[in-house]
Amino acid sequence: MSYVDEALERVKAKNASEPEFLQAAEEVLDSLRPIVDANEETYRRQALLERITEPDRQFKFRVPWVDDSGQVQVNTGYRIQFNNAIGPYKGGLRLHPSVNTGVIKFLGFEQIFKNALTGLPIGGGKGGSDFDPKGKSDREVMAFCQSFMTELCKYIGPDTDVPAGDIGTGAREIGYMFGQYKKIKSAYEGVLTGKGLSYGGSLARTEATGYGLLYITEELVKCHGESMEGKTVVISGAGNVAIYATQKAQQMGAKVVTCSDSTGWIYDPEGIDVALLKDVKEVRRARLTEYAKERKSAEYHEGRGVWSVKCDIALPCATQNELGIEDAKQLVANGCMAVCEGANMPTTIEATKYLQENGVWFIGGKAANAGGVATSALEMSQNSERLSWSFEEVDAKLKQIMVNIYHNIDEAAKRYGAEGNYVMGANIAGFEKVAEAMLAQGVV
Ligand code: NDP
Ligand code: 2IT
Repeated sequence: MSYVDEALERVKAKNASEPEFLQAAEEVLDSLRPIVDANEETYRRQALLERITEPDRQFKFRVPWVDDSGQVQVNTGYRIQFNNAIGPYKGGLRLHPSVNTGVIKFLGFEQIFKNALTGLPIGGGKGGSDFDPKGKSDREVMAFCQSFMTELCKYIGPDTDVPAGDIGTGAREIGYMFGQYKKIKSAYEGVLTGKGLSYGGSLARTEATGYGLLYITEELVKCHGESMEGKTVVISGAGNVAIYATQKAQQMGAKVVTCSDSTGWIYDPEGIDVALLKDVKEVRRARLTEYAKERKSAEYHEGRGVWSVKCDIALPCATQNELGIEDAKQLVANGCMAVCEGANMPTTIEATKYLQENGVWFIGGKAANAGGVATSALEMSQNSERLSWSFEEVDAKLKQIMVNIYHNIDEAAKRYGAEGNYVMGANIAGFEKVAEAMLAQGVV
């Protein structure tokens, strides 16, 4: 049996109750076959695949807090420190009721390869809680964040592990967590990224994931002789990534006609009004029905359905496994040319294969949404030198990083005889760097 198959069997046997982690591990290991086959003896002897699929450590803890009625509530907190071969653990904190060990583990695993692709010195980690910030008062969110950080602060630090935002964790949550860390540790240091601009945050971090997604998408279509100008784009989600992806796509001359949240979706044939979307989601924290009420051209639909809209480019920006095989068939039938993932693992393995086999240019999240964490690493650099760079400077660096990622993954795919398979290219390019560092550092 090949080393990849052996390692996959072991991962499946050990993690049977963690479907999202198994999905992520299978996608990565399967696509590493060419490089693993070429180095089989060394990698097997060094147990490289066993080591890279086993986290360095995982923390799971109780998070008690008091709600506005005086009732004590209890959530579970998580932090997984997956791999620090190339730098301190780095990755976001997800606050969503669906969070469990397997979800955090898949996100932490993907983060290893994504962070390596940025070309910056950051290792892979992730965390979060099953706390749901939706419908909570600011005081309740603060109470949760303070309790969460009271425990988390024992495990993180600016040179150890640097968390950031993800689903449900935005500027408000990062602010409360930073305040509590500073109070407990009596230290003013860059322990979190995505901070507010008045206390060490970086310009362009808010926009970075969405903007980065469009920079790599633009480079992809440009290298195939196309441009973003005049393209119809469908986007899912209505959060941080979706909003700034929509904004940048429009700046590039494309028309974005959809967005969605967990209850429904919008079709707006005149193009999404970003200012209104930002007001509804970032200021009012309301549902998309509010958007539809105020925008004459918009249709609101309950449930899911953005992938049924005819488009040139599709950008899933909400959550994992939101684009399945039936959606992929519809996109292909409608003539979609490219799918680039703003979210983490939004496309199922079956749907990814279908899109690739039917000639759709497909860039997975580890490459396509790396702009967020890359800009977090730029925030860490600014914190270390106690300086702040201009928006233009950070944005220019972000763009260069995304263009470089495209060419690195394209080149890696070609080198291993799989031209155009950007999923394989990304996994191999990320893995090569981490594997080299792990082998150099011995059995640790
Ligand atoms: P936000 O919390 O800002 O927005 C998430 C959006 O997705 C919301 O519109 C939300 O709807 C929707 N959504 C979330 N969960 C579900 C679900 N289970 N079913 C349907 N819709 C859902 O998060 P982000 O925009 O930051 O994150 C979106 C994706 O991008 C995630 O996969 C995240 O891991 C990934 N990502 C984020 C980065 C960042 O810098 N923020 C960087 C790289 C990747 P509702 O409000 O109704 O819940
Ligand atoms: O999935 C991701 O890359 C993020 N949520 C961003 C992580 C970070 O540290 O900025």
